[in-house]
Amino acid sequence: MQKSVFVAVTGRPNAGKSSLTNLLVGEKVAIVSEKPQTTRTRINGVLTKGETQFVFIDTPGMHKAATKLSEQMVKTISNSISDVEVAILMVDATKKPSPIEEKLTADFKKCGTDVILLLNKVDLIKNKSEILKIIENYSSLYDFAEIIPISVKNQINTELILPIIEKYAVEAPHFFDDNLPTDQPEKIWLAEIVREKILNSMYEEIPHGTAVQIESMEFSKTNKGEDIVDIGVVIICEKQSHKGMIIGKQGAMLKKIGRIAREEMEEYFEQKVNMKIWVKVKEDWRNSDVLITDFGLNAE
Ligand SMILES: Nc1nc2c(ncn2[C@@H]2O[C@H](COP(=O)(O)OP(=O)(O)O)[C@@H](O)[C@H]2O)c(=O)[nH]1
Ligand SMILES: [Mg+2]
Repeated sequence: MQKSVFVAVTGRPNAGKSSLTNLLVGEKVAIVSEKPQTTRTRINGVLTKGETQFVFIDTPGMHKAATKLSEQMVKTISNSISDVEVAILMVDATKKPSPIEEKLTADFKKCGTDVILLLNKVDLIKNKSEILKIIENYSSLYDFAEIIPISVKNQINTELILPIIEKYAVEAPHFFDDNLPTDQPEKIWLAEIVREKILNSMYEEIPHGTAVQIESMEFSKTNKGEDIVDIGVVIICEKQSHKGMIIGKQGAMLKKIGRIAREEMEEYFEQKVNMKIWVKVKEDWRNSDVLITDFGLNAE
């Protein structure tokens, strides 16, 4: 009999939710950066082990909404926790509980959700006796089903997570393809790879106002007969001055972003990639419902 378990991965920006989803699924399905609000939409990571299909819903980090885009991101989180078998609350163990955790646990109370508390980044805690104190701080917020100190980075205790989640599996046909690690459309994933390289190469203000779209993707052969994929990428930014910075001196920044994105895509396709990138300015797109929908970033 097939079983399935839906897991909402929640927590504040930068707690390590996408890193955990990637680790548990065993493949990179969500981009990761040291900047908050890297994840913009809900991403399903899928892992099938034996009879059980695990579906991890990696959510954007809960934060105070300042633009229409961030309103959509916060809505995505509330939509995610109502329909799951179990939720993970991921916290950065080096930080004290904040209004974000309070809001999330209030939502859990409303829905009566079973919640596993993961105290991540314990690799950064020198004095291990502090962990007890941290557990105490957080356990006053909610009656958690389990509390586990972990480090995704150093894989401390991370092997404990799947067996615990499996206890929440219910008899149900598998919802997603057993052989694919995500239901994200390929073009969205390719655009995310480019956005990750921008996040990791540039200062905060610019990546947060940037969207990436794949305009074209064509498989062909080089004149030597090698397989090659031609990919057309458009980077949308909010200001003319940002466009200049994304392109860089004599195109240096864009070349760097293009090169590392292309290398990762070549690994993904296991063949050559030829990439063309355009940079366009669309002022204030983060407050435009039409453009948010166009870029696939609304909560529905
Ligand atoms: N030191 C440490 N850093 C981590 C750990 N897990 C994730 N990170 C880092 O924390 C940052 C945010 O991770 P990410 O998965 O994007 O967080 P998200 O915003 O919650 O999805 C990245 O720079 C990660 O490399 C951990 O266990 N220890
Ligand atoms: Mg994330």
